[in-house]
Amino acid sequence: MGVWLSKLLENFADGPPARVLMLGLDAAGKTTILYKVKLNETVTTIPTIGFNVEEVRPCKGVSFTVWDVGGQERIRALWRHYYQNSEGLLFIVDSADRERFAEARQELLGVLEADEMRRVPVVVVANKQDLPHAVSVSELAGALGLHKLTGRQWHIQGATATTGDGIYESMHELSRLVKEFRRTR
Ligand code: G3D
Ligand code: MG
Repeated sequence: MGVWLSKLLENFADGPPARVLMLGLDAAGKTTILYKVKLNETVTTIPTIGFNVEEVRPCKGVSFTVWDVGGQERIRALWRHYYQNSEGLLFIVDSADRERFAEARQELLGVLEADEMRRVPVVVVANKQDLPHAVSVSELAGALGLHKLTGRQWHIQGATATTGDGIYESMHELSRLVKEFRRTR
């Protein structure tokens, strides 16, 4: 998977590196995914501004900025800084954590309503599909209300970050949507 993924990421977008946000509730699997895509890069964590932000630039084609959403009202204003100029959102959900689907939905909608996020495409990763109580991709799409999103492209992909299943597909779809976003901006 490594070589394929690196080739894909290098072709992520023509021109400057695509700026991608990766968000989700804590324990959704973001850091695990980051380590799958980072190849040989070191993940940089910047804890000094009140919340942990991970940044990685696995190759020239793309840069990822990652943090947990939810809970911390106090620091929400800081997120805006990271919204600016983003061209794609990867939103990671634990498909077995039904108790928090409503919270995940609320956080996703909260991020998407920011001015800076207008029209930015979203790939939702329905992670932890290996767990016995994981819901299906279509059930999660319903729980998150994805079909009600308007004015932007979205896609949902089932995945198991620990084995890497579905990660290539998620990145492939995201790169397609980022290119489309750039083309029509
Ligand atoms: P976060 O960065 O979104 O907070 P992490 O989430 O990547 O730290 O993952 C949280 C926990 O979920 C980790 O377990 C990680 O191994 C596990 N996890 C991530 N993806 C999957 C998956 O696809 N399937 C399963 N079964 N577990 C997954 P620990 O035990 O290290 O806290
Ligand atoms: Mg993490």
